[in-house]
Amino acid sequence: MRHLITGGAGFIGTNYIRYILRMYPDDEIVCADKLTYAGNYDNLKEFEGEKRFAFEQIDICDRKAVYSLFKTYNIDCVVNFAAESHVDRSIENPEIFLQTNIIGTEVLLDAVNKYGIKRFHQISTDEVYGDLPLDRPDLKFEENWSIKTSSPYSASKASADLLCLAYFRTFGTPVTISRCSNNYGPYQFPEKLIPLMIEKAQRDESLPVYGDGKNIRDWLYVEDHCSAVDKIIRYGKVGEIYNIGGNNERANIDIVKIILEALGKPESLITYVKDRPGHDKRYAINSCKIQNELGWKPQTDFDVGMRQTIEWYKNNPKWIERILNGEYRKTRCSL
Ligand code: NAD
Ligand code: TDX
Repeated sequence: MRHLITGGAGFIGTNYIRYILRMYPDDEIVCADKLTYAGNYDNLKEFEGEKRFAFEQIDICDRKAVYSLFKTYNIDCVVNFAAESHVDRSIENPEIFLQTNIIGTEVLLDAVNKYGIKRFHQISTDEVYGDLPLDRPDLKFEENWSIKTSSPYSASKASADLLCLAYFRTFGTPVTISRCSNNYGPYQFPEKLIPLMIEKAQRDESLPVYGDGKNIRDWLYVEDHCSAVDKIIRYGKVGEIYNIGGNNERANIDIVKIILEALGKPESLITYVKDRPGHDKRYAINSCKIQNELGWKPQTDFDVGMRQTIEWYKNNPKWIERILNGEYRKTRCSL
């Protein structure tokens, strides 16, 4: 199978490429990525020259470039990871989120129709369901819940989901959608909670916890997300949405304390800062559908996954350093 992976120089995409190349010796990857600030070609450099891997620096909103890509490569399946993904940035500057996350998805869907691609998989998020109250642990997002977004980021992701479903109904485009909870693991850009806190703690800098730190996220090791997406593209039913979650809810402050303890740093580094506007209280995913229908379940125990993740950042100081000093953007011409 030849996969087109958009956004493959980012956190989850880069892990997914590794997963596919490792699990399927006959499969091939074409990675298309604009290399925004979040795209890091360092992540993919080791595949340069490999016959099963090709990289194209492309903006998914650039229709001409996208069509030419589809024309050049004989693609079987598209997995769309490309997105602006950081909620705080969407509050600062929503426009690029609408551009990439909505228009970019639409361009890809048109290309899928034009070139008769057999599967388009949209990587969505649990944030499209809005949030849950802290005092109702019985409630978890289900696939048939209505969309109720809080941030420009989640609104743009929800719009993309709606476009995918509209293309399925109107044109018969073979789409599937997955909505995953928060991922953690190697190669995550250090603006997101876990890598940011690891990086700051290692430097003895203060750790900015938003509000009271009691907001809850459902954490999933990134490789478990990869195996779920892989199941969906091979065995999932077109037109369907699949929730993916870790069944592993943690308050932000507890995550920060785990990191401090693992690194042998004092809790006095914690600083409570102004809350994120519109901050979602709690996410929790019901992933019974993918478990029952496709036989997927998360494999990585949270303590083990966190230990591995913290070790990875400790053992790869150059990776972080090149991001902090901007060198990573010089590996290839970034847009
Ligand atoms: P990321 O920000 O680390 O990576 C995004 C990648 O997309 C980068 O390589 C970037 O260069 C590329 N990109 C951005 N705009 C582009 C454009 N216009 N054209 C081509 N490439 C472009 O994001 P991530 O954390 O790896 O998330 C990947 C996907 O998973 C996103 O769609 C996100 O919404 C979704 N998701 C993420 C999480 C999470 O916890 N990180 C959870 C659920 C869903
Ligand atoms: O410095 C911080 N301090 C802090 O308290 C940061 C960066 C975050 N937080 C809090 C906000 C959230 O409650 O930690 C929690 C996690 O924040 P993020 O890492 O920014 O993730 P979140 O907003 O939950 O969104 C993530 O999960 C869903 C991804 O970034 C999205 O792309 C995905 O769709």
